[in-house]
Amino acid sequence: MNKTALITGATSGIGKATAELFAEHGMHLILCGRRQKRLDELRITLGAKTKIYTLNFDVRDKAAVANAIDSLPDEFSNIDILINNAGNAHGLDTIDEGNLEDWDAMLDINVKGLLYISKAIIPQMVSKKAGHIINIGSTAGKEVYPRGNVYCASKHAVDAINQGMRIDLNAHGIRVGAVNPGLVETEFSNVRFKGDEARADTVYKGFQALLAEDIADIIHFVVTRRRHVNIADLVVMPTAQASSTIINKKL
Ligand code: NDP
Ligand code: 8X3
Repeated sequence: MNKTALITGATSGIGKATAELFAEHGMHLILCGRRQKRLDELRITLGAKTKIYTLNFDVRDKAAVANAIDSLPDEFSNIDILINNAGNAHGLDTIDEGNLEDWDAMLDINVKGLLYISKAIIPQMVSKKAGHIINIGSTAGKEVYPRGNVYCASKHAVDAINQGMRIDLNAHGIRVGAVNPGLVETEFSNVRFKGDEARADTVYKGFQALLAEDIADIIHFVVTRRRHVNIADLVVMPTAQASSTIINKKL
């Protein structure tokens, strides 16, 4: 039977590439994001390959999250796979110069938003004693780099939540694991630098960054293992990257 996956942050980058790959494999998809035009495009393009349902909400809004999940029609209401992917960095400032709105955005989206979505979906997984949750963390959740402060804190929180979910859901037969990428060339740096494309481009200059499709491949591998296999925590970096700050750039 075709599995149903819900992907947050499906309008761009890792989430979009994952949606495209899952659609190739015939998974039924619930695709979430805030940019309606992109959700509409995905419904049309991927709808030619599989069943697609789109939900437009901001993960920061807990009522909107709950309403969106409640609103799912019967044929999409049984979710097998949750990809907790929506998130971004906002700003790259030292802690003394940090912007409060950026801090709120990162903690509200990357941490609380992930929790709100999980809270809305986990009960049905508990009741059917099955389900698979993939939390998209980051190398920023494994180490802290200069000016990364609050983004790193948000991803360290994802790392802790991933472990906590796995522990608490163990008795229910639910698989929980994290995929933690290093540098992936997506809209991530455009968002971090608030639309300054030239600055965003410099992040990925001089080396081959990971592509969103590389992470989608890995996520697909993780969710297609046999039932007794749970990939609990996976870190992936570009070959040119050894840590958040050691990158073999040929500039
Ligand atoms: P993108 O900016 O390309 O995609 C981010 C996605 O998150 C978009 O689809 C966006 O959709 C969604 N999103 C952001 N804010 C909200 C919100 N408030 N409510 C609902 N959806 C939201 O970045 P990536 O694909 O790179 O990032 C995806 C995940 O991967 C993030 O969690 C990021 O931290 C993580 N990551 C990224 C790395 C990288 O180097 N790129 C490395 C490690 C981890 P919309 O704007 O339509 O709402
Ligand atoms: C994204 C990777 O190094 O830009 O999580 O924080 S990094």
